[in-house]
Amino acid sequence: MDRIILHIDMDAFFAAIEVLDRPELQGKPVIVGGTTNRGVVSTASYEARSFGVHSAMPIFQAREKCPHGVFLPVNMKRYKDMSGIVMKILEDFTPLVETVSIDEAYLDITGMEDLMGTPEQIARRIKERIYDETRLTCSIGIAPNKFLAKVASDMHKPDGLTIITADEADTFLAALPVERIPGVGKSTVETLKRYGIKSAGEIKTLSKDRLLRRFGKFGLRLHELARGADSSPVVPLREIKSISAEETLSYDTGNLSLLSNKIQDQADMVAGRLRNHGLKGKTISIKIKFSDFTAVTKAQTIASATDSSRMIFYNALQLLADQPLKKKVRLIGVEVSNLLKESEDAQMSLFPIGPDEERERKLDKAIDEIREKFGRKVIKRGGA
Ligand code: TTP
Ligand code: MG
Repeated sequence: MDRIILHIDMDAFFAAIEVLDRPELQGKPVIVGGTTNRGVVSTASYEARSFGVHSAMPIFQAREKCPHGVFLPVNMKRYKDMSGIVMKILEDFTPLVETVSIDEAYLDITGMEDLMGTPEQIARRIKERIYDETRLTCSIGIAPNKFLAKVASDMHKPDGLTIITADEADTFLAALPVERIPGVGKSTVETLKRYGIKSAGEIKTLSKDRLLRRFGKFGLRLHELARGADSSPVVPLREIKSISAEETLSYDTGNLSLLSNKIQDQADMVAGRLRNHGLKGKTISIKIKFSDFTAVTKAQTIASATDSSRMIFYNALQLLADQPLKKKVRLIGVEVSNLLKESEDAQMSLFPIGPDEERERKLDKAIDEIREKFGRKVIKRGGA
């Protein structure tokens, strides 16, 4: 299955925060990095960039280029606090958030579309929430891997939203200057230019062997990036404690077969995300919020950790069946916690063979039995 990766990068981050805190600076060339001439520019507002000012430029040079610019010192604590707010918003969407710098993160939203909308809708929601809560804009790239997502987020800054599909990758890379490839520094650019290569796509004309000989291991990466390939996973810095999916229903309901369908979709999604990250979980819970906004969470812990859609569905369904529903349901969700890495799962390594048919068959039967109890045949079947 193709992954769906988002790259989020705040626009002119330090400068945007300064403007936020001093609205009179709106529309002015703002340069953050210090007020003395000894330092370098941390960042510049887009207005200042139009004068040629950019990050890492010596301040004295920025003053030459933009004499009427507003030069401000770095207030790192303020930026860090703001970064924390942004990252927390991202984690509300998925725990699979990899923070790569103070204003930049990757999200893996694979498998979330069914519940949360298209990747574009999810990205718009993220932009909206960030803006609502911080009054700052960001740019988002959506692509099948981290490299292309980063390229995409950079394409329509500020306040951009760009999608690069696998099919479009070649076109984008043909136009991407090699210096925009993450990890490519001055000397690599020089070498590539000597080979007559200016765009990322043109790297394809060099053989894998030649790239390896010339650039070592990084050459192999260039070989892949030139083809728009990047298998590196989104690695959350914080340990993932649980994976969940929940949905506020479009109307309150007491219809068990509908709720069971929701739980099945959510179990599929949670299982998919567990598998994506090589995780399995032992505790399965459901969360129900009723029409009067009261809520319950019911959990059960199973003997061996699982990443199977049906196992999660079965346990969640059991919890639902045991839960008296006196009021209509407004929100329903499934969560798997008590996680362990596949590599830590002793049982896994003892029996590393494929699906256990007997177990699957029993599970199917058990699921059918609970569904019987719901009094209605539920149409949707299948799963992972
Ligand atoms: P960037 O995301 O590279 O830049 P930016 O957010 O200011 O602008 P853009 O709209 O192009 O994304 O970096 C994020 C912040 O990190 C930036 O606001 C300031 C800081 N920074 C430095 O302090 N020094 C640097 O050389 C760079 C590149 C960034
Ligand atoms: Mg930025």
